Amino acid sequence: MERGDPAGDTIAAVATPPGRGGIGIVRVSGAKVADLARAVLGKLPPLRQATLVIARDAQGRALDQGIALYYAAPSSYTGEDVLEFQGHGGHAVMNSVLAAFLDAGARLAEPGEYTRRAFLNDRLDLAQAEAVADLIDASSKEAARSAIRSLSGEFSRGIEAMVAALVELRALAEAMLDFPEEEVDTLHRDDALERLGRVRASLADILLKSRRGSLLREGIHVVIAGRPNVGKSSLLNRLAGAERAIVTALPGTTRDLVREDIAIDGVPLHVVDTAGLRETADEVERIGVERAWQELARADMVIAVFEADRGIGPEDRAILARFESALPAGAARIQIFNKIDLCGKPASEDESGVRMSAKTGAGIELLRQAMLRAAGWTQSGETVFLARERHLRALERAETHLGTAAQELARWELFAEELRLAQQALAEITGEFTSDDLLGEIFRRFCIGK
Ligand SMILES: Nc1nc2c(ncn2[C@@H]2O[C@H](COP(=O)(O)OP(=O)(O)O)[C@@H](O)[C@H]2O)c(=O)[nH]1
Ligand SMILES: [Mg+2]
Repeated sequence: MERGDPAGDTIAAVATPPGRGGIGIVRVSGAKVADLARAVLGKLPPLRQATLVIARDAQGRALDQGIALYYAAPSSYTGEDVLEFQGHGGHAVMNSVLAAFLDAGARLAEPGEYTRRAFLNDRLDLAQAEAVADLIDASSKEAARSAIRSLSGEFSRGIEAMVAALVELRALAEAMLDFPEEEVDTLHRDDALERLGRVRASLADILLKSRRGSLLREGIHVVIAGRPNVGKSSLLNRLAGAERAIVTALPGTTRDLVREDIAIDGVPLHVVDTAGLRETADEVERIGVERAWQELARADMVIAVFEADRGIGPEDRAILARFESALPAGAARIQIFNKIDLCGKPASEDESGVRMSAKTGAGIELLRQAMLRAAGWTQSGETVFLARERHLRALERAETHLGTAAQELARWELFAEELRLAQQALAEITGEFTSDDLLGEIFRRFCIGK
């Protein structure tokens, strides 16, 4: 794989978001940083010392006054010489300072190019580089906390520990190849089995934490369904904390899907309110019901709503029966018995579901916690990794190979080969084996200046 930057391009970009701000930063990285600093700032600031400077264009006209910071390779974000100019955060002033660096010989940085260089110069592994973008994009405190965990290398260290254990185990297995089958004593076999068991246990642990973490990234697709008038729209409004869907006493009020993104304890949920499920002659409502079923077919979680005083009636049972074929296999289900205020009962929860009132809000917290549990989220504050789909797939592949290896213990050659494949899958996560396509894909999604 390419290392460093063979072209020797020095890149520049505005690192702060566009618009007005107290401070704006232009960041420059590459071999020509010292020359560029002299050209634009009139001097190279002393190493890592905040220095007051004036940025000037090629004609020597002052553009902005600010603080410059200079980091020398390899001790910088990118691993190259880096200059940061902190000026006044206005669109025009930032762009004129950037233009001065470009005129002096820098090239405009591509999205994610600083982080890409950091990766290529071994300042970060690939999972950490991805965590940089995830941290910037984090939409909740929990997501940010998980991203910083990955950025600090906790996730990568877990992966590397497994890789190291697999390397040892492969060496052991390959040594066995030289012995005829009958001479491999059970001691060695037991040792190999035990080591494999340990790696599989850590993999299962990391996979669990990664699956939980991926909930924080992707969110959960929740569909509210049930007969007309049971209180589905009221429930969406209650969960959203706002009057999003129209609520009336008339059955068939909701016809189109109403979507609302909410968060429960930092876990993002995409909640969809649907038309009440019934046969209807009304053309618009009929299409709405059809859309409801289509939405149900791709739900991660379904909240089936019934009325507390009526319980599960014949129409409800017909809907539940159709759920069996309509819902995706792994979809979580929660039943709620709404309108408890009408029968004067307190909110409660048992195996059959949550008894609550969307109207008064009684029991909503029980429902919120039930939703988190159904999503596989245990308690907030637990260690999870903000894993990406790419990481989950690699972890699952490694798990499959280790599972096969366990079956092949009598055949060292096959055993060793499965270990090798598992190791390779894991190494892809930290970027030991990566294609340029994958790198392009990952860094393209970054912002410019990061
Ligand atoms: N008393 C009471 N009425 C409710 C409750 N939830 C909804 N409703 C009423 O039931 C009717 C239908 O509600 P809506 O949310 O539109 O039901 P949807 O058709 O399932 O979407 C409206 O008159 C609501 O005010 C509840 O918890 N208690
Ligand atoms: Mg409705």
